[in-house]
Amino acid sequence: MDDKRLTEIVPSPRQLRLQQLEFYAFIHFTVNTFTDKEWGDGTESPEIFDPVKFDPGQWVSAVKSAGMKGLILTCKHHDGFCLWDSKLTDHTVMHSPFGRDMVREVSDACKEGEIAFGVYLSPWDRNCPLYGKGKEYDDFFTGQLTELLTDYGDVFSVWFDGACGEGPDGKKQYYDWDRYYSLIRTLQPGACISVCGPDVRWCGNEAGHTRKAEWSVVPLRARDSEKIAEKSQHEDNTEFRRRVDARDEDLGSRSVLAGEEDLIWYPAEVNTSIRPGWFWHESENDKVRSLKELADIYIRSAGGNATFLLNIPPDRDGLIHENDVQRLKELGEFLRNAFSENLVPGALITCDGEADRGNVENVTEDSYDRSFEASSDKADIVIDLKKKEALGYIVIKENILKSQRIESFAIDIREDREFREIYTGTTVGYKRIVPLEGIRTDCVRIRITDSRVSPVISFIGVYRA
Ligand code: FUL
Repeated sequence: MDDKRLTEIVPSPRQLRLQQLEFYAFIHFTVNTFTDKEWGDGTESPEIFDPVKFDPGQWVSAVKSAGMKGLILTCKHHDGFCLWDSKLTDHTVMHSPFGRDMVREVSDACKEGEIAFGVYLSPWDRNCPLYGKGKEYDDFFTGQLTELLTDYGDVFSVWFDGACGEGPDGKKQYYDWDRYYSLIRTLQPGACISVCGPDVRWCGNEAGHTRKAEWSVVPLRARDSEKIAEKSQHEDNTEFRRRVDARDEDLGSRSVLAGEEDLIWYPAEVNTSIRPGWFWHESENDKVRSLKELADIYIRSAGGNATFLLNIPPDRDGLIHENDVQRLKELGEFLRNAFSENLVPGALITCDGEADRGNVENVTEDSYDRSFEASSDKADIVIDLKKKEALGYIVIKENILKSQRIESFAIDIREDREFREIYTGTTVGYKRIVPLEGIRTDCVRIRITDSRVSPVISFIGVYRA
């Protein structure tokens, strides 16, 4: 395998934009909120949808307090109820006591709060009588996509999940994905098509588990498998399942990529909910994940070469419950604190002795333009802090415009003039966060122990505990 070939695969501008958002919110809201269900069956009356205190400004403030930079709204879940004024069905907010275009108000609140806005549109529609009728349904679905992608401004993500069941008359629908994708490219070229789509890969679970080594360069077949898996689920045809699956532990090591003809940039997104369910349930008000759990998922996902999509479900009033609001605020405070004092700008940095000095100092600024390329596939970067400090986290970022190159690294700290290894890691990619738990030292060494070709590092942060 030509290792250089692996590093020719880089993100598209839309993928880079989404990666740089790092952490964004999912908002699950529909008739389920009022029926206490996770999946509606499409027979719910719009009459039940009445969030009397709905306030998208409250959602955006809560989301921003946690440090999230975007929001994806379930404009339509499997029950088919539309949160916008769709002209293609009466099963919408406009026919509910609420009577207003919620997508308009949420997208406006995102603009006002300067966060990105994204849409979840369930291809599975349990209310639509056309579902299962092939092209007729695809015409309806692309019509709804057109409404959402032309009337509500810039969209950063169109999120498709794989759930696909029967329609009202028991028929199955085989989605014309390529038609959906090309429409999205035309209407919103800057939007990523996520999960059942070509731009962002589902991490393989909904529990917040992350891989030890997350690769963004994977075989093309990892992408196709989303479509295949979705079909095979209903055909119960196990032969149809591919060797490369979103749930595989290793999707991109050199041995997995060996012999693969076609490779793609397909970065992972970790999606999970702040509560057990995707939708709000009164019984889960005291089951909001702990700060420790959320912080841990953040460090492993946003700090493990993935993005983090955290679901926060509004309640029947149309507000984010105070317990969730409080947790998001705590999470934001934790993150601001954890990454507030970077000691690298004041430190003395060298790479492989004196050889690359000067150049390596560029990594004190988080900038792809000033990134530093090591002279071989291994590198020793020494950060002399000049005095003993208690350390919280180390952050390392590769310039992913030069692909993902680092395969393994180690971190040493100096104690009594000797270096001692305290951590070994695998991939870095967009960002790796290494927790150091208050360890004290006056000097840190990052050893890049293997790379596909010479690593290009755009940033190093060593944060005070
Ligand atoms: C799944 C859906 O079935 C869940 O209800 C939820 O929307 C989740 C994000 O995707 O496929």
